[in-house]
Amino acid sequence: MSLSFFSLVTGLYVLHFSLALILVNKEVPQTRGMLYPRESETREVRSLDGIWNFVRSDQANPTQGVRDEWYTKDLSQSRPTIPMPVPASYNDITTDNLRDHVGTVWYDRKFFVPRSWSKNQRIWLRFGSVHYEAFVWINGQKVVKHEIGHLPFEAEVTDILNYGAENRITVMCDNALIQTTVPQGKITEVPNDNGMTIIQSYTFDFFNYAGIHRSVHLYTTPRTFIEEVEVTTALSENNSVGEVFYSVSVNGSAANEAINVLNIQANLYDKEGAKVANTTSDGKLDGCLKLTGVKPWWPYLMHPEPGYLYELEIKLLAANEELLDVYRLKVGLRTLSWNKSQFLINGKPVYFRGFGRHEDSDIRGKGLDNALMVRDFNLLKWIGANAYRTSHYPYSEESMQFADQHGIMIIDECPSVDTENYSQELLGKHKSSLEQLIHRDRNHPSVVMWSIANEPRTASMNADSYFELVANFTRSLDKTRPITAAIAVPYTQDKSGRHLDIISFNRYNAWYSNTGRLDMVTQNVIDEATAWNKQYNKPVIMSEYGADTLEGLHMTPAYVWSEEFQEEVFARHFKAFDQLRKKGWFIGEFVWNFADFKTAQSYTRVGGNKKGVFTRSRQPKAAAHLLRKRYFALGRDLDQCQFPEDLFTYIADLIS
Ligand code: GCB
Repeated sequence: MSLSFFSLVTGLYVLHFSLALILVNKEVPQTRGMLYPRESETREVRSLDGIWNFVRSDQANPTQGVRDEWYTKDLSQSRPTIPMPVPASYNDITTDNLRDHVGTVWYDRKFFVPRSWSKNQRIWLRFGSVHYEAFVWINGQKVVKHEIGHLPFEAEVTDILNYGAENRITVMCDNALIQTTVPQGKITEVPNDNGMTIIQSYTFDFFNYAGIHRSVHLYTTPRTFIEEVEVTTALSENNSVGEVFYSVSVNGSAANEAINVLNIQANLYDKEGAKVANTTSDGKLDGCLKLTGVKPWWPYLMHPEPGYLYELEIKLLAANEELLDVYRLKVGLRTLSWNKSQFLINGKPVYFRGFGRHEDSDIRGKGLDNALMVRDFNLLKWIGANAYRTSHYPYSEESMQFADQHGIMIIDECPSVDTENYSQELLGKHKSSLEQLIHRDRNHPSVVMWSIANEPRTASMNADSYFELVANFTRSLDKTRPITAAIAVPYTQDKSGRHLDIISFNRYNAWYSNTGRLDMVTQNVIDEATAWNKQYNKPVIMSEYGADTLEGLHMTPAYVWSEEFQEEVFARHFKAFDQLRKKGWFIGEFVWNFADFKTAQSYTRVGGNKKGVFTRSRQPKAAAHLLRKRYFALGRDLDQCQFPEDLFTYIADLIS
């Protein structure tokens, strides 16, 4: 072997090893507390939503406000402020280009804390979510910092507040995404007409809306209080006997001897308010409530009474029976199980018929909007869907509660989209996003699966060990739900599927591949789904398919972007799905997307992504009526549901 050949081989070998990243499974910070703020006889909740004051930093000087300590006085004393609604994304509120601002922005407002709130209790400040990173001060004192959007965070502020007086809250929010944030992005400095400017880029296909996206609350707890409640359920005897296992954590040192021993009294009430089970623990903080004649939690259209919820009342008692704290939450009794070909709820196989969605609307962006949420659920039920994926980040807690009530199953996705350039730091944040998500959503009966990423770049060499660590971490936090990821790389290249329980794949036949070729959909879908199943021997879901459609554009024969084309693309997929269903391991179909949504500017997007079955203002395109007929037909075929009266338009009396 010549020396030059030897050094070439050595060089390649070294290169190979320098590309293979050694990832270490480090601990991630554990979330504490953060129960959804609810009033009770021991707790008060106050909203800080409303119009706040707002300032954007200079893009070239994002840390100026911190250096100049803008949080020590009213923002208006440092800069002219503008009014900004909370909750809402700030991007689409103004008429100047706040939309594309990169870096930090500031919010503040004043609020009163009543005299009746004293230091005999604790006061908590809680944010439903701020995207992407938040720094919070009260009366000039730093109280909390949080990274990763779409997830709640809180801090105790008891000792910082002025009681019976005015207080000021200041928030600095940073929307910058880099290679070690979740999701990832890039910031680059580029020349423009005024010299140099900063631009934010990202590969994911939705607008990086930012700001205080969900509600801000102050709430009180007693000094010794219920900090955590974790609930799991079991069903037996043909789903007629139920068990609710609860585990409570208490925070607070005993101020007097009497509360050194704590007991939990747990009461379970049915929908009519009748008490159906109760226990009192003896010095323990966990227990089990057993009941007969259970009404299990069933998905929409799988049962005449879907989304049945009980109320669990947790009372924290001192040894002398003094009532210290009360917290109530809704509980649905259901079981989940899965194997190599099926996913079952209460022992019955599930076929998912649903959507990928976005929290997105005109003007408020990703801001919590109850009107929009209720409209969306009405449309989901109108169309006969039984599930959606929270693509591509955790949705509001209010919508999770709504899904519980309406029996809509949720594949709950963490904010990792297009995951790439794997690194130790990214792994830590990715795991943290899952830890926060699972901690927040573990008690929701509607959550039936965790999605650990959307379209991660799983063909790359480091994806194998990265996703092994992410999946194992997720399993260590919750063994009661299966794990999936929406994969887009070809099955021949994927390195993540073996770490998942259920394979989900995204594919745009006749759109991104073979554009316009309606004759190249059905067989491709069958072949690809079959190949995924063969490769991993696991249940398979098609988690995305669809076509951009401009409402009102009609063309026959069908042509890309027309309403006819979207309908045809759907119909060709339906044909594939029906053949796949017969194979026994194909368990669901999710259209991309529920509604049109905003994206970054691009020549492939006309005002955003138009793959919605509904417009951005939540009106149906033609394909919505077609999909509705299919989803109800599946519901009747698989789950014996009734057809709505208006499902088919009268055309002629065909019976006589
Ligand atoms: C995908 C992504 C989704 C996009 C969609 C599209 O595969 O998961 O975020 O919006 O394709 O329409 O391009």
